[in-house]
Amino acid sequence: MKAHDGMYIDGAWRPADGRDTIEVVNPADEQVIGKVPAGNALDVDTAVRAARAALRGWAATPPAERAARLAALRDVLVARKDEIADTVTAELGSPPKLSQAVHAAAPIAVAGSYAELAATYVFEEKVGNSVVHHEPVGVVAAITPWNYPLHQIVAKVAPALAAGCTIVLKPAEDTPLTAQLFAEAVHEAGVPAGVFNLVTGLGPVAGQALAEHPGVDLVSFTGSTAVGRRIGATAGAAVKKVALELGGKSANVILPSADLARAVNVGVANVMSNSGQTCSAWTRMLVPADRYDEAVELATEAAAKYGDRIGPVVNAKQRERVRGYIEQGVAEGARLVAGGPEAPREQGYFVAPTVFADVTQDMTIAQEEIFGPVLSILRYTDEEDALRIANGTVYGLAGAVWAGDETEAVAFARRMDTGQVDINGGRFNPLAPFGGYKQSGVGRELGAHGLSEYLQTKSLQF
Ligand code: TXE
Repeated sequence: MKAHDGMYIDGAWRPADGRDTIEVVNPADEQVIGKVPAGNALDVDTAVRAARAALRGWAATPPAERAARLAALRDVLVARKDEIADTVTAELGSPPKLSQAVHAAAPIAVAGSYAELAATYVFEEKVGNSVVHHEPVGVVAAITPWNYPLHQIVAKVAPALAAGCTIVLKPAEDTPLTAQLFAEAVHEAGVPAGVFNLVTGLGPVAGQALAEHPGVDLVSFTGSTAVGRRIGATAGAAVKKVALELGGKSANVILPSADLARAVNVGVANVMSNSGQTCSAWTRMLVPADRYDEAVELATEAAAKYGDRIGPVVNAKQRERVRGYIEQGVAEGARLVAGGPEAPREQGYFVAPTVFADVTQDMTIAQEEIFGPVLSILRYTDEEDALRIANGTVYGLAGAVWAGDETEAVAFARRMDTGQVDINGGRFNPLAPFGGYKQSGVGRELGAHGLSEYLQTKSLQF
């Protein structure tokens, strides 16, 4: 796989100050596929300075011109779609079909949506005797995870560019090649030097230096709750803006009037997709007690179909973490009906599609984010019980409700403490705000709400 041995800073690939490197491993066969530099605090500082120097010029660029660069960026991503999909497959291990349909397609849709929003967003409005200007927040630190390598980057960089901010990106150490490809695309799209900068490196070194850098105005982070909490505390102490997209433990609520087979099948597919490494995955399936056995049987059959179809999880550490949760589920008394802790293949970081029945609210697997292909099925007695279970975790990122008619599903969804709910299946909408209630995060990504995270307001009184 193609890999740059420098950092993309101020419009060019430059040698890193840090001498260390990061080996990129294909999780499907454990082979090293490339090597990228591990940036240090000096690399971060160089990138932040470049972003700061470019800020005034980019902030003053008319929104129509910023929109044109975003449209060009989308076009480059379209032209390089196969290369993107191949790179994600190589460093994340996702099946080629998923890489094409989701990992490459979703960021193209998001980049396109921001090309339109940059052109149509109302950056200046009259409010009584005042004119309110929506101005860029400034230099943005974007720290992204590996689970949707390109989508997570575009969901931060595209709205920041639309808003007129300049950016330093620190992508996850597991998937830096997709990030390097993205930097090439930004360059090809004609985004001016310094507006977008890339520093690859380790979280506790480059990530932390970036989050703590006084030249950064906003930190936008997606990742674990532990690191998010730390970044939030650091930003709070520095009175710096922060956006956090953290974990989830989303409920898939199947109401008695729902088409059970469809709800279960789509529900299992949702959890197994991307090997369960999706923060919004519906990892808890809530089923009425009198349909419980039927649902477990359907889910067991559905999970069996995924045996050879899902990819590995991202690395050995993640596989051990998922395996630990499966063992804990068994130890706490949940009934394993599909999969289990044994690795299904000798090579690669694979985890068998796993389903637990007889899961209760107090079990660890019903409370903590596993981030692997593991579904927990819980039973409820009535709607109030379902709501209590659905809302009974520290998280509130996403969820689903299934019912015979939409009105009934919507009424239930309105009572859920969560940021996004799919009604009878739902479909990805790049314009709909995405983000968490409770400990799932702070702020929203995507659409106009996502854009407004990168703006601050100034009012002129007349
Ligand atoms: O996350 P980290 P990890 C959850 C999921 C997963 C768990 C651990 O449950 O099992 O987190 O994954 C950077 N200062 N999610 O260890 O470490 C890091 O380099 C600044 C949910 O991979 O949070 C990477 O770029 N940055 C999730 C990014 O943070 C630091 C997606 C995320 O890595 C840092 C991924 C530090 N001290 C994991 N330490 C979601 N919400 O979608 C690390 N980083």
